[in-house]
Amino acid sequence: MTTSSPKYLQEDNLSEECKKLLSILPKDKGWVGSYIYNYQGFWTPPRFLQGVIAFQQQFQAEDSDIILVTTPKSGTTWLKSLLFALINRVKHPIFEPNHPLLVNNPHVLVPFLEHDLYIDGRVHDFSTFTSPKLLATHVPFASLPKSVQDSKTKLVYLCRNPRDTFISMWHFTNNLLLHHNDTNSIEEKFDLFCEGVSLYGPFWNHVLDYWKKSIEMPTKILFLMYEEIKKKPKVQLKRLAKFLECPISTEEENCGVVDEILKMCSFKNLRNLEVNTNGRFSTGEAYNLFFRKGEIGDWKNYFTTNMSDKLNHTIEEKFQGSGLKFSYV
Ligand code: PAP
Repeated sequence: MTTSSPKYLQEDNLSEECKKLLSILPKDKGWVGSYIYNYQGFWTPPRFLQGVIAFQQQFQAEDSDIILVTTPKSGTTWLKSLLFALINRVKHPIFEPNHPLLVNNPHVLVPFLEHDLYIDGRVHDFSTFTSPKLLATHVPFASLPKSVQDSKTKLVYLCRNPRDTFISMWHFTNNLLLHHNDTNSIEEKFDLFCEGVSLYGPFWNHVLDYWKKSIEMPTKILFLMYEEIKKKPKVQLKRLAKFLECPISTEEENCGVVDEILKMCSFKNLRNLEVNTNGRFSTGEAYNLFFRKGEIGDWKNYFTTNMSDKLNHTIEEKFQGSGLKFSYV
């Protein structure tokens, strides 16, 4: 990795075991760092790969755990905030003036396993976590630790239409590169995305695997889509609460709890909070990179007809017969 790589992808702390593995894994051009590697069928940069392996080797799931799984750039930050507000609504009433979501970025309250808790050779101790633990990952189903797959741990899955996902990923990685006087061409990254070479991609494998598993195991995996939450937020929030066995009572609804959670976690509210406007991760990336437009259909401002045709073709081919349909508007 070049010295100009964004800090959060630097490889200074890679173990010998990880370096050895990297030397034999298939690689392709990275979106941010020099290379992205194919491990167990999905693509990830070296620093995250080490985190994934530690997560796989060390994490022991408990039945009460709740893990948010997302395809990158599908609205992870938003769902982290919704989950936190929902699960903690007794401990932290949503009307509380010092609610944790008002002073913390959602990624701090619901940490990533491979990007945060197990990053850079950290051995994580969960003794300080209260139950249920709220955690997050981008790892595909087949690569989750056995204890996550086999326990009663609940998985909340979120995806988003591939066009907006791609545009969001392209902007995000470009913003990271901006500070290093570099940029990604949309054409080049689009071709990589269509070939399946994107963070935790191929996109369609990630989505389809969780989609199928959610049908097989409806009490273990809840499959959500960004566009559905945008269009019917109350319905989807109540669906989420029911799945997590903390349904919203009529009394709560009458008191405005649902409306207040949605308001607190809205793009406008979160983006304008001081913590998210000026705060940063310890590696230096600004929290505001996670709040760009927050809309359905921004792809229309970037896609050519050729791009739409190409992605349509791939998506139709991959999702044919699955029963899964994306919404683009
Ligand atoms: P991650 O998977 O890398 O953690 P993620 O949070 O999924 O990132 O990506 C941010 C996207 O979610 C951005 O989409 P955009 O680029 O198309 O704008 C961001 O704007 C959007 N987002 C963040 N918070 C919210 C929110 N509260 N409501 C709706 N969209 C949001």
